[in-house]
Amino acid sequence: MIYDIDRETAPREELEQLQLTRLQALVERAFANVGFYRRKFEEAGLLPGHVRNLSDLKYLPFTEKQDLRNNYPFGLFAVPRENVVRIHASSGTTGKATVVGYTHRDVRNWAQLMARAFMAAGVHRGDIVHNAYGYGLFTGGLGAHYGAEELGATIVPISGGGTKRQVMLLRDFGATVLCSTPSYSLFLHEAALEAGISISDLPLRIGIFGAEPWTEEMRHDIESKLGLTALDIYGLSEIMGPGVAMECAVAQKGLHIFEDHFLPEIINPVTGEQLPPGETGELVLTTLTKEAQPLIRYRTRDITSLNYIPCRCGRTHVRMTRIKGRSDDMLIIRGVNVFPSQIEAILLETEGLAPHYQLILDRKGVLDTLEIQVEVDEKIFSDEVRHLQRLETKIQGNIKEFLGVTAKVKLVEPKTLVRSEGKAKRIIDRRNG
Ligand code: DLL
Repeated sequence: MIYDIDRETAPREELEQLQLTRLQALVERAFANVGFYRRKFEEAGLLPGHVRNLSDLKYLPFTEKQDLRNNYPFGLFAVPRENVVRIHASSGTTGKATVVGYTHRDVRNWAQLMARAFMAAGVHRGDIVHNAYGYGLFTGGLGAHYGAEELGATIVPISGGGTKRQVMLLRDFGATVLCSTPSYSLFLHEAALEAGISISDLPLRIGIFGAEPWTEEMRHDIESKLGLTALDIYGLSEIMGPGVAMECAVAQKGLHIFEDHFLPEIINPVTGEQLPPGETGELVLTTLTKEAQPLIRYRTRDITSLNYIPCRCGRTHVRMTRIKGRSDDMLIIRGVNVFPSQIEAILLETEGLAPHYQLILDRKGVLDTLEIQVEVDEKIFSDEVRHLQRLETKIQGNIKEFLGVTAKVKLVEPKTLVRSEGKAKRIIDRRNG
């Protein structure tokens, strides 16, 4: 089923016409109401009227995370502060938080987009949605909450944390849908087993997982352990929150970007030039309908590619491939570039390992070093030491062969790496300090 069938299946030309009209209105609004954009346009010698076609997008200036920080907290609002009914923020480990505001209509659009996302996953009225995304300034909790209500499903606003209790309520309420980070779903699975419960025996059907990078291998692992269909949801607070793009259950092959609200581009992250469809690069998003805080050509730093081939599900909206990682998370080990997700794929394909790992970066002299700590499963752990050593050598060999990176692999006991209740922390960087 499709939530907004006219919009989601509109022919490409009709969709592009709508995008152009909305883009032109957006540029007018930003120019008239946001000092930051007016200055940027003036510096580039541009006026809103210069946007005549969608292809003119490439002449518009980018917006970066730093621009949000420089205008902290409310400097990018395009409406009077009184018209803002909701604030979210992402904490960020360094520097100031990035703040986002929403008008009443923005909140409503968001709820509808999340309802679309749920429906694309196969969720409907009557489902019980266990929402373990954190409530608060993080957009995950409230984003999913309003979407599930909009759809008419029953929402359980459990938020993150209190894992034992989560397991009990999952079972007692008979949830059919789980919303969480992919890593947290595995933590729930472990906690359930400890309580003598197998999640795969519960009525849970669908997992809506996002907010952190994960791989196909991780999907298979989650699906087989939890006995559900695991789907990928993407979003970022600067643009809205969850519900910017959603994988459909029909094809499970790429995430539909809700193109009537967000205009995507892929650029070369170094030169800033637009790349042709199908090429991998940095995702850039323009908000077409946001009132409170519209963003023009926002550089997400997320690495993906766009697929315009029509999807089996009937939606015409472009699909992005699973996010490979963030350009700022790309590791450069002795000159070789590698994303944590590539390492994850290799680890999860290896028999005997658990899907819990950490990458530790350090520096020896002038060279960066990488140590991969990964848990073994219970069966392997009781094996002889030399078996474990052989396994370490094998993984090290695979990493070298497939990724060209020399890494030290350290197998650790089951359940020794820290579990996260939200986004997993995969990288520990000891290089500066
Ligand atoms: O993580 C919003 C969200 C909540 C998305 C719940 C999905 C589910 P931020 O905290 O602002 O917002 O972080 C956004 O997280 O730029 C990506 O790097 C990463 N990210 C989000 N979804 C995915 C995904 C929320 N499905 C940043 N795959 C983004 C990979 C993701 N990375």
